Amino acid sequence: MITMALSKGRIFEETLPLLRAAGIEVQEDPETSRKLILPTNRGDVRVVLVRATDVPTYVQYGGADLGVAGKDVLLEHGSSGLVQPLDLKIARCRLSVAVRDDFDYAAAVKQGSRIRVATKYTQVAREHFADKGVHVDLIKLYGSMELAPLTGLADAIVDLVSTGSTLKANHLVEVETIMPISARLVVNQTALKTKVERIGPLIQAFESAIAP
Ligand code: PRT
Ligand code: MG
Repeated sequence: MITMALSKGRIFEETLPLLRAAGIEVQEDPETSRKLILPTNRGDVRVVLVRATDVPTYVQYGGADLGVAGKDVLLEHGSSGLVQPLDLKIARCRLSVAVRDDFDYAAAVKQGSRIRVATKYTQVAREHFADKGVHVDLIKLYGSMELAPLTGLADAIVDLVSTGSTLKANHLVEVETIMPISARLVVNQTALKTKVERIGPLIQAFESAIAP
């Protein structure tokens, strides 16, 4: 049996065409089903639904043989026990610094002020600001970061941006792009060796189906 960990929503939706290209049809819709383990048309492949941030954990410890996770999630989790053979180029967005539209970020940086930054991505944010020599106090959040600058909790946020409409709706502006983000295929290091005859062809089928 091959177990693949996916998160509901955009990762699941955008992985479906890749699975289809590998001849795998998921037989239940996660939006209507309450099942957490979804069968497929292939008796030897099943999909487990987990939180996006739990995908690398499942794959690392062998709760799943492989999975799909955003680069943002993988950078925070670390890559121990995981192999990342493919950039699937799905669920694309960027990790950016944003501030309230009335906050002069450039001036604050130039003056060497300490900037309060709220984010779920503390590892990546710490590295980014250290590289730039910007002094920051990081505030870890788990929910909507967009609220932090509006309430005075923080001067800036580090968050994912795709269309930019969430920032705009909250009077925030993007002041720096940290890096482009897309979802990766992650495989358990041991499973890649012990189940190579099943996982190898899957990786190849995914690779051929990746959008250019
Ligand atoms: O939402 P939930 O709490 O269940 O979990 P999650 O947010 O971890 O999962 P999900 O499905 O929302 O995101 C899974 C992965 O999709 C992320 O890890 C990213 O790699 C990728 N992805 C791509 C995004 C976006 N685009 C995205 N736009 N993840 C989140 N967003 C959010 C962003 O955080 C912001 O709140 O959408 C908002 C911005 O969108 P725009 O279009 O208004 O700019
Ligand atoms: Mg989300």
